[in-house]
Amino acid sequence: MKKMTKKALVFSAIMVLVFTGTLFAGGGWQAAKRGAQSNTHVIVFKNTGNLYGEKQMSGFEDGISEQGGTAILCAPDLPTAEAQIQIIDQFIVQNVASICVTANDFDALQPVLTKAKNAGIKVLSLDSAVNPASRLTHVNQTDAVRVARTLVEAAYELAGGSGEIAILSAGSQMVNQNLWIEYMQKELALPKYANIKLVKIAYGDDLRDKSVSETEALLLRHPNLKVIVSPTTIGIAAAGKVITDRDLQGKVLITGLGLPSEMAEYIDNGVCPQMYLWNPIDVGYLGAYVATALTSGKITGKAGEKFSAGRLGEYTIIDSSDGGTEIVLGPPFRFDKSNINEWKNVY
Ligand code: RAM
Repeated sequence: MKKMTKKALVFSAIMVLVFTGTLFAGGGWQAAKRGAQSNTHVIVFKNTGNLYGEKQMSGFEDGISEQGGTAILCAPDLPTAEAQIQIIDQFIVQNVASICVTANDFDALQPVLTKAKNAGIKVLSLDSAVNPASRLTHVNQTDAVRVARTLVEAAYELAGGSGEIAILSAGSQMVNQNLWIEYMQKELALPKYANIKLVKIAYGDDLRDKSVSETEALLLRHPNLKVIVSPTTIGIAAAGKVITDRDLQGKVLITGLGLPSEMAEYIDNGVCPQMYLWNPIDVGYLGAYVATALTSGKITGKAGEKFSAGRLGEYTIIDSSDGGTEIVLGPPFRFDKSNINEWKNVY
């Protein structure tokens, strides 16, 4: 835990550096690293205060710096498309080599990202996609159908085959969560899940306090709730805290996508018997290699193109379900009491 706190502080310092280096009185922006633009790669996460985002950006930074480039890591305070548009606009002025965005909205970033592409900047999304017209390709952490199936199966198991479940998501416009939820609803329509009732999809906006109050509202309005499924690291940790603080262990169980470092305590105390995730550091690292392969012209973002992603090995771009292309990192891992201690200090 101590190690994580230290890392989080390092990240905040980077954020401050980027923002204080670029924000000037009167609202104008200036280049953070003038002269290095051609080898400067930007990653824009959904919002600050998310350890998952920090890990993902640290992986991006590793991947860029081991290739001799400069990485700029940033995120707005609030998870809105407007705030991301403002940030991206300023990096267009700085003429950076690439912009990699974890989107707060599928379509809303299209004008600003088109402007970036027209300025010769290579644009990609990662973790939460922008629409195909806005990007050259997308770095997908894992297969969405597989995530949905895994989470529904886990909820079914934890509910003992019947009863009420709820989903605690991130923002209502967040593309990755929406896609997983869409597939979860399709999965829940199967005869096997006829006795499982999804009573509510709540949105905590990937903000800690809002996720806590949404969990409390779920408990209040649905006294028979058996399982909360949260496909966001912020939501699942908030739900774990609420259930633990209220001594509801065993009455309401949680599962979803969580960071081992934030969830170890709730796996240990039985509130979250099992959860899933990929390695966010690797997602960022893969994003870095896609960004540099695009800027060097090794790839253009078309299906079938191959490239090498450093320590992760070879990848091939494939067609994605949204009509664009993507690169998939790999399958999610399951975390439970048997392996949480090995992973809680990693991410
Ligand atoms: C949150 C973010 C992120 C998502 C993870 C699972 O940290 O919403 O985009 O991939 O959860």
